[in-house]
Amino acid sequence: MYNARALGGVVLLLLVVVVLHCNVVTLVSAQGSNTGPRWQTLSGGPPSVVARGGFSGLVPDSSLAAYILAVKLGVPDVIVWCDVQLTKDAIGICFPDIKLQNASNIADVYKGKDKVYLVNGVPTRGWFPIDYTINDLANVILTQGVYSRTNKFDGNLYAILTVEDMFTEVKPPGLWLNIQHDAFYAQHNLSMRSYILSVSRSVVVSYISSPEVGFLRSIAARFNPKITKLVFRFLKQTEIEPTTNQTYGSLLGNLTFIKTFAPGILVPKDYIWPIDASQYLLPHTSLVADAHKEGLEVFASDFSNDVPYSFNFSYDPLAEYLQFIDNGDFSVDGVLSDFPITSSAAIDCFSHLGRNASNQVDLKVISKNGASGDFPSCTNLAYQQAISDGADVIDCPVQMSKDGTPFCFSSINLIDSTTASQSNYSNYAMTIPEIMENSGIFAFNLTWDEIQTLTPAISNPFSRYRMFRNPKFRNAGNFLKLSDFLALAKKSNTLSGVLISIENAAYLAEKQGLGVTDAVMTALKDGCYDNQTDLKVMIQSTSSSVLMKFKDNDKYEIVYRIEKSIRDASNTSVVDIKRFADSVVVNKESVFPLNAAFLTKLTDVIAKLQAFKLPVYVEVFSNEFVSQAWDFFSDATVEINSFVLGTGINGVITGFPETAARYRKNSCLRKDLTTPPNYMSPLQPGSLIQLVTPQYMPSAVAPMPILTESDIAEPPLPPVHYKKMPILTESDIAEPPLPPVHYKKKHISSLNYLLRKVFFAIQLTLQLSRPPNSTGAEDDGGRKRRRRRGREGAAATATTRRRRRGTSSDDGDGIWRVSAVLLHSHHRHTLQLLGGSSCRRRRSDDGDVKSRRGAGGCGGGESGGGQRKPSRSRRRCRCSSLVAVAVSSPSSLHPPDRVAAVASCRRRPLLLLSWVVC
Ligand SMILES: *[C@@H]1O[C@H](CO)[C@@H](O)[C@H](O)[C@H]1NC(C)=O
Ligand SMILES: *[C@@H]1O[C@H](CO)[C@@H](O)[C@H](O)[C@H]1NC(C)=O
Ligand SMILES: *[C@@H]1O[C@H](CO)[C@@H](O)[C@H](O)[C@H]1NC(C)=O
Ligand SMILES: *[C@@H]1O[C@H](CO)[C@@H](O)[C@H](O)[C@H]1NC(C)=O
Ligand SMILES: *[C@@H]1O[C@H](CO)[C@@H](O)[C@H](O)[C@H]1NC(C)=O
Ligand SMILES: *[C@@H]1O[C@H](CO)[C@@H](O)[C@H](O)[C@H]1NC(C)=O
Ligand SMILES: CC(=O)N[C@H]1CO[C@H](CO)[C@@H](O)[C@@H]1O
Repeated sequence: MYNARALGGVVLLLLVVVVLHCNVVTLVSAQGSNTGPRWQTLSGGPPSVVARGGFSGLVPDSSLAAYILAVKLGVPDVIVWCDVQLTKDAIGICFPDIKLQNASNIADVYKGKDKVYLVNGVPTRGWFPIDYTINDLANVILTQGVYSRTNKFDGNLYAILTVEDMFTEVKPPGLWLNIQHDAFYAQHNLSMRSYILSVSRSVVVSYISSPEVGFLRSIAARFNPKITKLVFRFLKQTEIEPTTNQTYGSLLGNLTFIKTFAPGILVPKDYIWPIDASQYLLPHTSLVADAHKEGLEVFASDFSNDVPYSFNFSYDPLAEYLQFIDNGDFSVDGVLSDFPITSSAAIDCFSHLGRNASNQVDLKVISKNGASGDFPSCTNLAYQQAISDGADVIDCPVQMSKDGTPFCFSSINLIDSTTASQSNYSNYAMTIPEIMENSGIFAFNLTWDEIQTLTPAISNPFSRYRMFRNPKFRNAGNFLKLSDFLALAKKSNTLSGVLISIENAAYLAEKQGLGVTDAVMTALKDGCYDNQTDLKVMIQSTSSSVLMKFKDNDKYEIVYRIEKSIRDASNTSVVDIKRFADSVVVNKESVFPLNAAFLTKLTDVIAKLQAFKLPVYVEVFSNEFVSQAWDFFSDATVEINSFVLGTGINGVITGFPETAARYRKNSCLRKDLTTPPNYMSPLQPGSLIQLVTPQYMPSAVAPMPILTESDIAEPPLPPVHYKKMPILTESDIAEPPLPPVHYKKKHISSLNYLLRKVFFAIQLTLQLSRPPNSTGAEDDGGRKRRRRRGREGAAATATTRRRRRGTSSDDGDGIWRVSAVLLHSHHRHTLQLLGGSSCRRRRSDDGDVKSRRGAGGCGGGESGGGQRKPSRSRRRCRCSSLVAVAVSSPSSLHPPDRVAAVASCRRRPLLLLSWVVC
């Protein structure tokens, strides 16, 4: 039955398709390239895409819109799935559920007419099709039945379709009829069997599935298996199949029996890849191989982009399909999906790519805090994962610890990616309005040693949707000093660069006495990054004054990050940016502004910046579908594709680099294909929201601002206002070493307690400087000292142990000249003790030993094997060191909290020992 409203639907639908795809006429497919014997399906051909209720992930299930979209956006031989229900007058309709209130407005149209029937023995309340004729249903419209999907199309008056109308209107390449409740209809004197037999005379049915053995057996003899294949549908393993009175689990044990009436089976995906209680994949079962041996085709169901699946797939729906169709062991013969665009792309564009597939598009993949979608931000694990995922650039947001160690951490607020708020440091929380409104535990208030005791915590930006990242590893990994990060990057032979981002530099310099730009420059120099071409160094900041400081080194790519959302940039502002920056980072909304999570248009931002030859990188891409506009169909790959093909961005910044890196290899973007297939075409922004009817239209949002010059201009960075520990310049060190005790003796003698500390510091320094193996006598002495000095001693030995491990590759024959220099005395009670010392030699043959000072090794010896050649082999490294001991006023004297050691090399301080008494 076909009515006027359905006609309206068609008109709307044509609109959908035309606006969605500028190249709707060219239904070109890359399919064919992937045919051949490579598929491990039963037939050897590519698996089928079965669109459940059409493109039901976007528009109401079983609506004409859903079916047409599925045909337009799926592979050319897509099969559309119709759940057949029978009306009171025995007409078959497509509807996803036996209860009509599930995906329609029938509860409003027939208020209070709900009934209770036994469905498979279970009393069920609702509006059932057996109580309504097709004419009764003419006033009922289809609505979105899944609450996590947009209801904005509920006003589009999509009518309930009969099977025949659907077939005539949609002309699907393949039609799949699912008969879920034959027994129920039989109880109500409606024969599904007669209906199916009669409808198959007017429409071509490719597949008929049912979870009821009796039904399939009753029709098996009536269908030519070359035209219509019967498929036995397995439900949950524990459910009872009504005809045999066995569970589906036990029926699985006799596939020979199934084969007697059906040449195919449809199973929930966990029959093939089971998952454990914590949602991780278990090894696959032998089901597909067993069924193929029997000659049964295997279809897998329950694929949906917007329902959380196993954590192994990192919220990437494409990865899940590939696990079923391209795992090296087997391929299922078809997938039943609510999002046929994703399964189509998986089969046609991403299967059989192989490890060495080349990139088809130029797109820089930059990590966001490493692979922060899989591991805690900025940990060694996150960075290693990003490298193995194929990121081009890994990123280090630099923070400064209280003792001046630059390290990689997602935020200046330690609460963001650690369990700091539940740690001993929770009382360090404070509010600093210059940095952020809320209170935080700030990096510069803890020493590096303290920070290392914090437990990393995986970032869960979508926890309010109950979507969590890789819980098994939520507290795994270690944080890295900037120097360790640089050394790690050098070891990779796939990275093309590193991105170092610097924020809050002015605050840190002025209020905390921490020079973050200097620290970064030093680390880059010590890591031999300032004079090399292997790895590109990108310096990123939202502050033009920070970037100005780096712009003189033309080996660095200066990246200006525009934090706010903009709709355009004035020409003068871009000229301004161009003066100091080589590229720009903008957020996703500055490219595609949103309204109620629909794209409204494409801004001029990318075109404007690129017109000035500024490459543009866009942040932040995430796999979780809740982070994506509806227009991207809950598929991270569609989102990336729309940005790349639709706007020509130069790079993506993502916590899930694997998804972006795989996107580039996508064979549907091969240059020899003139047009990508529809499922790999960019969509027209704003086209989807146009389909929303006025009563569901979200209110318009205020346009975003235009970037102007004044947004960029900034005062130059203030000088670093040292609070406790000055950073020594070379000239400070060059002074002749002075014997510690004679110098400023008067001051020290007036501070007896301090003096002991000073001595202890020197002792400690000497101890640290001894070769790793000391004599037993000295060790005994050390123990005595420890006992005597209690906590101080414990702290000191802990540090000693650390140092020893850390420097175990040193030959130990270096001579340390220790001298204490009293440099500073802010006020009567504060002393700064500094000792310059010098040089240790590195064994020339220690290249295979990875020392923690490696980053400072400057010889390139640590840059690992691989293809990267050691730049120069330096036999020696002249170093100097200094020891700084800061002591605060006697009234607050306690044993020292921490002793931190920072080592670096080559004309730089080797050892900065800060001993802070709080
Ligand atoms: C309709 O059925 C689906 C699938 O069983 C379910 O997720 C959804 O919550 C149901 N919606 C309504 C309105 O009952
Ligand atoms: C089905 O038909 C039989 C015989 O025609 C009748 O006795 C029975 O009441 C009917 N059942 C229903 C539910 O209409
Ligand atoms: C099905 O099996 C259950 C238990 O095995 C039994 O109680 C029940 O009577 C059986 N029903 C039919 C229709 O065979
Ligand atoms: C499996 O089914 C076949 C065909 O119905 C039957 O001959 C055979 O005995 C069954 N095997 C088992 C183990 O039940
Ligand atoms: C490093 O710098 C020196 C001079 O500062 C230059 O001679 C040398 O070629 C540079 N090395 C590389 C790899 O750029
Ligand atoms: C230090 O002592 C350990 C164990 O006593 C020994 O294995 C190691 O070779 C020694 N190292 C040096 C540098 O002497
Ligand atoms: C260096 C610094 O900022 N120290 C502060 C850390 O936090 C504690 C507790 O709020 C303060 O007392 C310190 O002054």
